Amino acid sequence: MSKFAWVTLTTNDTYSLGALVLAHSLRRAKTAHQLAVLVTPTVSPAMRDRLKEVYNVVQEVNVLDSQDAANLALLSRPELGVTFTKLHCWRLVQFEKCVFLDADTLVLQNCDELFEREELSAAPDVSWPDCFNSGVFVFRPSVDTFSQITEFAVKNGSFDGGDQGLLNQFFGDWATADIKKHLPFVYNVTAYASYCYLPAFKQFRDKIKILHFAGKLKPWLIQFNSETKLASVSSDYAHAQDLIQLWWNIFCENVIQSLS
Ligand code: UPG
Repeated sequence: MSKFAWVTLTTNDTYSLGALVLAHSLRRAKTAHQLAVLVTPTVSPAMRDRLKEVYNVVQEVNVLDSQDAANLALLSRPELGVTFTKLHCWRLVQFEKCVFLDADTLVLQNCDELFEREELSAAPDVSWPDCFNSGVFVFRPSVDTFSQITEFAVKNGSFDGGDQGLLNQFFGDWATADIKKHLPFVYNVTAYASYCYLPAFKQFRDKIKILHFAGKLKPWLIQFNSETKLASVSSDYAHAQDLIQLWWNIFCENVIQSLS
């Protein structure tokens, strides 16, 4: 068994749909590594059973919440305090190295080469490229690092109220220290049009390895016609219509039967 793992997080049955599609996208891309998902007690037993069908490890963790309403209001995303729960990924010490992927990401090509990178490798955030986006990052599980980050969080909080602000403060030299820790953008391409450089999206479309549905509109919230099996993509996602359709195709082919 590989000592490397892809790790994601879900705190409810809705994000679990994303986690299921993500796992199948990794399997389709023929990863050689294990899949692990962190679940909180609010994920239903039935959904855990579905996750167990495709993840090697389904690990229950308690919710960690920043409870930082003021900074989360700046993001207009009060729900993101629970993303501190992501920090539990450092406790998966049965693995040597891991890549964390948000449950709203979709793997389009094999990315196993990411495990050659060191902690903390991540791609720039589109809105502030001197920060990394915490939807995709390479890390080394360690109970020590987990304690250091949580102690840091208690002392310093997070400048955006979510895990991304916290991790950028903790790994504060990411922007300047080591270019090898800057992942190419193709490993974490934001799908939402207003964050997207559309001519570049078109130019480099076939090179995208991981697509990230960052922001409020997640693929599982997009209107889908169960008869035609087509997703109705809004103008915000028109450039990525085929990729949203791919998310839904994976959902229909690999996930839906197990839910009924
Ligand atoms: N998540 C849950 N339940 C929730 C909210 C989030 O399980 O109620 C998990 C899930 O894995 C999700 C991830 O946390 O994909 C991040 O949350 P999401 O709503 O997808 O955030 P984004 O809109 O992608 O926003 C950004 C970053 C993300 C970071 C978040 C908070 O892309 O990596 O976690 O901001 O800092």
